[in-house]
Amino acid sequence: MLYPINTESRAVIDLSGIWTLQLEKEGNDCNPRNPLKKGYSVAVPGSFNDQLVEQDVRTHIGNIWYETTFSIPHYLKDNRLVLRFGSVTHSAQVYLNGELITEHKGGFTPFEVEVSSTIKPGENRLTVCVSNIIDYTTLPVGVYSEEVVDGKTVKKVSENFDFFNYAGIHRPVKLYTTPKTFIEDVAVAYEVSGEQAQVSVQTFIQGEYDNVRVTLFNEDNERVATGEGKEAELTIEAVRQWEPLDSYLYTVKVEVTAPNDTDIYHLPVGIRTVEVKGSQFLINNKPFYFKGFGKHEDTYLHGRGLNEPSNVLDLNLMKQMGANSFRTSHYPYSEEMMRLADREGFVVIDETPAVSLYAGFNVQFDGEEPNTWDEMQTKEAHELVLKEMVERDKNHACVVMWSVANEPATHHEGAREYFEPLIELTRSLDPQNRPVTIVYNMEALPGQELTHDLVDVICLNRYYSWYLQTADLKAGEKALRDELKEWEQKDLNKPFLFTEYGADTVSGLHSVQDIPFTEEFQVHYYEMYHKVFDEFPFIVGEQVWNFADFETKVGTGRVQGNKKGIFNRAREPKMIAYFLKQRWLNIPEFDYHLKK
Ligand code: BDP
Repeated sequence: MLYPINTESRAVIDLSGIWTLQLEKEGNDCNPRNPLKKGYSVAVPGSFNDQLVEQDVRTHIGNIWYETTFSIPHYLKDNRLVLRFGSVTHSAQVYLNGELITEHKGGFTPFEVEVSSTIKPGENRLTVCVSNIIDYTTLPVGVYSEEVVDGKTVKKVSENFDFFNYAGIHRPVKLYTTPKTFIEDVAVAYEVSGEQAQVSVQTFIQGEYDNVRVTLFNEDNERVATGEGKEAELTIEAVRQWEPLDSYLYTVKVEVTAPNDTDIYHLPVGIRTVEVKGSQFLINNKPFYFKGFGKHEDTYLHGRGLNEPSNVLDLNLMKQMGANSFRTSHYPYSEEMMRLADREGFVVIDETPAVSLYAGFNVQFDGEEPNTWDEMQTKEAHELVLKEMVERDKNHACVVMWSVANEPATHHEGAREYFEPLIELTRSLDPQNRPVTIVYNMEALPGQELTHDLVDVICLNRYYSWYLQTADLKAGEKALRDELKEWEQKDLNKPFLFTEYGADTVSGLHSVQDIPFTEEFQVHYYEMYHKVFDEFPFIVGEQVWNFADFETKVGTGRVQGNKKGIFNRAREPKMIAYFLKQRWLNIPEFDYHLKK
């Protein structure tokens, strides 16, 4: 799916701004046939939760109705008009002037609907019914229940994840135009040999057309290659590759000429190769070392809503620390962030919202733990989000690997049967054939883990000396080393990547002893891990948990959110930031183990 941009043939109208919001509760039903009763004012894009002040509003579960009105200029009426949502969390029903025009399930991928014939001259009323309910059929998953309180049914969700269940219209709502014959999608793949790159540009077109012209421009806007047809082949004679932290973006201009019109689209494209070879992760044929973070889309006031100044600052802070990568834990991030990562040269692991597919996560059980794969009914949602994520992000140079899930119960019988087809599906969807991974939890130990032969890279989340051997750095070090030795003995000949390790730390707490939650303990914790990592050449990187403190549901294990940030939620550094910076600025992007 193409990102909406203005081009010579297309116009974009942004419907962001202040919308009206109503919470649906028993006795307060909303009917889209009538304008919403005067409700709350709410900013779109953004999570509704932190914009309103009442506690029961912030934690409301169920339907949340949004409404706005707009008109379109009469000179656009002969164009094809498309209404597009960057994301609505977790599901949406969209009504235009009271009529249902589309529905979408899944809170982190875009969807669109043509409205050329439904839009009216003059004022139009756009209503969106958002639901933040999750259960064992959705991604992410949660336990859904209903309770009768004071004679009224109250909906409840207990999340299978450690981040606040922010909801709303999280990303921009846009109306865009195209000519009647239009470019539906573009897929770019390439092969590099020596100086030369062979670029294949596949154009998907709706409507009758005469010809397709593809032109590739360099960053100086000079034409470097041209091609013709729906499957155009272009040659760049002296290619400048996109490198981690040294990005270079060509622009692919696609022109589709139809009898009465021409549609034009400009796609930024970085040329870089990715390959897993033995225990190395190669980018542009060189062994890459991941330095960076697991993150969240989480900021004050915006919640999980798009916050571009924060995206810019986060990448600048990362760069300053010598980081070169992040994972979109635990859902696909905004298209705006992916475009920024392309431009800034960040290496991204792109993850689905399949977080903690683990039936034991959230429920009390007597005796034997329930088997996750008997309980979860997420196959359909999983296939859908993989399809939507890969389709949306397939052209991004920043994306070097797909993460199918974070911390599923891959030690439960049935995990292989569940994941094998999903991994195959991911591979079949990607024209660039990127590596595929699953991020493993602490139970996924050598000997118990059932899926690691299916993935290209073994990604580990480990919390020795935190959740296990709490505060005992010696015991944690031994446990970590012992586990890695066990993996080593398996001789898997695959790269290992640490995608999470961390310790909650409250900015400003200090101690001369190794006391959890203090800034000193966080430093010692990371020093211990890094000492062990450096002993194993099959480890191809370290992404700490987390970039910044983030909001979670309340609980005795959380002090106003998860405090494992290297920065606090306001993006102020903790002491560890300076230690990590010192380590990472001394680790090159490539050949770390050779140069060590
Ligand atoms: C891991 C999860 C992550 C949590 C983290 C933690 O992948 O989402 O926030 O633990 O407990 O299990 O901090």
